[in-house]
Amino acid sequence: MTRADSGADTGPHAAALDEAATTASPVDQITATRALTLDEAYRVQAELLACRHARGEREVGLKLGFTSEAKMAQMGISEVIAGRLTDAMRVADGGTTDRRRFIHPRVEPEIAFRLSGRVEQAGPNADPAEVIDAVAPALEIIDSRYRDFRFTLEDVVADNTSAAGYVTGPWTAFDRAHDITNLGVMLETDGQLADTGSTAAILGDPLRAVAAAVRLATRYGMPLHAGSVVLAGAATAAHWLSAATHVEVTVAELGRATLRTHGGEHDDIARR
Ligand code: OOG
Ligand code: MG
Repeated sequence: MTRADSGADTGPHAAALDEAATTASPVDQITATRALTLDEAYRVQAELLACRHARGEREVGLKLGFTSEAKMAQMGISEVIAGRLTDAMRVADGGTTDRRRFIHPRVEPEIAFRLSGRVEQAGPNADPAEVIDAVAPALEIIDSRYRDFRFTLEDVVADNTSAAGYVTGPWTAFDRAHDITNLGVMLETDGQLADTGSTAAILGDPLRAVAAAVRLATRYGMPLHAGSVVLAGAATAAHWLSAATHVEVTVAELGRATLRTHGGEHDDIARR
């Protein structure tokens, strides 16, 4: 326990956040009623993952948050954070997900990395290009379990960085000679352009997201192995994910990833 830790039990917070996710009903921010250090927040996150493990979910990788200026400005947080992805969050490319599983979902255009077995030997200062096996266009669905999608840095870390779903498009074998530092990114909803950006928005070079993932995984004991997926963080601000919507991300030279939503059309009308 660090000196700043309150020493208070974090277990009830994980249980409340897990119930919020499984029932799609929001809860109050933890920091509304108590102080939480960043170390405690990552502990709540680990306890939250234990609830998912108990339901048979398997960890498949990590996701970074706040790696772009657009996201930092949108949410008012400017520290890179990591959360965990499980197999239950995966939506197949071109697949459909039920909007009613979520509270107030948003979608983000991202790129994903798949790690090679070298990550298991590499230390926290590893050259990221050494541990990447493949790269793909990706979409992330984020869904804060907090009311009104409002949180502090510690709240959002405790809530597994709003991780709720993700899609990866076709994988391209990673070749360090292939420059992926400034690829155009386009987000479309129902065939309409919703946003554009560049992979350069991700920490100036998305390979830095892999370095951050390795560093945070080492610090907070998150598993990374051969085949782990790392979502590098949104290249643009996040967009509301409506019901009955077709969402597509296109990343230059890498291709597309798509998902559809169904269900919850009435909730959408109420929210507008
Ligand atoms: C936190 C997650 C941020 C990203 O790509 O920056 C994130 C949130 O905004 O709810 O996934
Ligand atoms: Mg994201």
